[in-house]
Amino acid sequence: MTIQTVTTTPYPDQKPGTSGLRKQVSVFQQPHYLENFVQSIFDSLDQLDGALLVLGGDGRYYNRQAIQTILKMAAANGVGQVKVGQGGILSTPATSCVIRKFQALGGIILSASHNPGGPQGDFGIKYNVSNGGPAPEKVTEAIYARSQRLDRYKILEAGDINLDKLGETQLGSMRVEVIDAVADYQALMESIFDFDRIRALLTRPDFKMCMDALHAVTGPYARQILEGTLGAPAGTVRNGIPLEDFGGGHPDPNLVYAHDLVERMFSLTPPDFGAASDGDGDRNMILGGNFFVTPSDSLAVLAANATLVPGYRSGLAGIARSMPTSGAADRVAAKLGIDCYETPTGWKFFGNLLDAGKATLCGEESFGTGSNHIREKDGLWAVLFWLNILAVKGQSVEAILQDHWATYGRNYYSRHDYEGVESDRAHQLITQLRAKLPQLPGQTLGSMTVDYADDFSYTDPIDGSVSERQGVRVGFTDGSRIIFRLSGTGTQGATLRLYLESYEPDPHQHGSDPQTSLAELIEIADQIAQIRTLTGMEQPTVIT
Ligand code: VG1
Ligand code: CO
Repeated sequence: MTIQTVTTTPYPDQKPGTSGLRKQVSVFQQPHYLENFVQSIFDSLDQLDGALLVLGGDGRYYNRQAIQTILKMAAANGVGQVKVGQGGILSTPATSCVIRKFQALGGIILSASHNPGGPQGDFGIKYNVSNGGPAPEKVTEAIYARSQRLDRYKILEAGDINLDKLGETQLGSMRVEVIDAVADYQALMESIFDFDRIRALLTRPDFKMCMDALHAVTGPYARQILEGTLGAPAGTVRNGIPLEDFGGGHPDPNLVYAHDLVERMFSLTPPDFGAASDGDGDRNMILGGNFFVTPSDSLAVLAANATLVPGYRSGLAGIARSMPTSGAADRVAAKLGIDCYETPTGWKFFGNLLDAGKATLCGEESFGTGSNHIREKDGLWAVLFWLNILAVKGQSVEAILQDHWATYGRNYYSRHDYEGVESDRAHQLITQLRAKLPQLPGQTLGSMTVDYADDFSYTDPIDGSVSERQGVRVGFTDGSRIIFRLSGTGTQGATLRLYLESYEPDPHQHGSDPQTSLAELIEIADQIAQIRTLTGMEQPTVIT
């Protein structure tokens, strides 16, 4: 087998966003596009020679071809061994788990997460470092810089590896081990949760659960763990077989895209507990019968009840949440007497806090929750956490939330997404908004007074690195907030995200629809940012 050195020229657009490089499949299918980015990763790593890497993806279209290419490139670049998930499948949390368990140098995850798949859909590639977490900004910047000067890549001339058969093969001087995609992850879950108690709950005749894997990567994990090990009835996991195009759906677990599940959960005879996860298995949505748990509240509930779970029995070191996530978790942290950290959007910002032992639980409003057990958000982990709490408390999801709000108050919360906005318009909106910020404090808008208005800047408390322009925030004297950000994961046009939050301490006022409670803030947001005028859209495309 010979190593080929192929001449290439840079692509200008290989800059990773919030979570890796994400593009339409057709972009990845351009000659050398994938190879260029993979070589840029390899060239940016010290200690690649002889190293162990982990490789897998969410099973979307182009996953298998990309894996074969990456394996041959890894072999040509001196990698010692690659552990690859069977069938090319590894969820994002499972990859993080395997990197940590076997002390790999890092891992490559092929996924565009919640973006649709298929030949007309999106593809993506993320690099995770040796702690199991997403590459921090200094690494993604180095990869991008390298991609802009790349003039060759290396690849082994060899046949394809059989990805479906477990076991070891040799590829040039590199070992390839096809591993069971679920086993290591399942062992980790068993070490954290009370499986006996959860089994008792899931096998009770009067308890019904429904998990929608949306034809994405969580299917095999959920089926094996929930139905196989924990005894949930067959059929508990729906859409459990990963498909290259996710069955034509949008593998995003929210009230809009997980509509089948939502219909079942908001019916006359709903199951007691409902959950869904996204393309690569790191997101989760939690539902009770006729009840939706916002991700921000979910984080707060997990934190408040963490000691009911064996893996967190000794308590939490701290909590971290992304800036746009509601302050519900802050109230729990305050009561527990632990620190609560506020980071920019994207899981990579939690890595240092977790490594330093400053935070145990982390969460984002975008249906992401996780802990120090790995360095990614983890959808099925959140589902098991909820099941463990339900099993111990013996209450319904709704009752748990009502009690939680009665204790801590309720943070009304909603996110409005304006998708497919023309890029120039979206940037104009943010630029005009930034220019207005200095005049806003002290102004009265509607019945509210602006307390502060700024563009969020984060200084990492561990390594001192600074990340600027992470979202425009307007805070009011009553604690309400409006946040504006442009998405860093889209592939067409721009997506404006508007985050709205207000706090209600009075238990008699906890039963409202968030869109009603937040109506004035929604109006003020439009007034400040001219959203309708500048986007040309009367309504958001997605409300969560
Ligand atoms: C979105 C979410 C963010 C999340 C990111 C990756 O980013 O808002 O909270 O970390 O997706 O999640 P953005 O830049 O589009 O707002 V995933 O499940 O795609 O790995
Ligand atoms: Co995801």
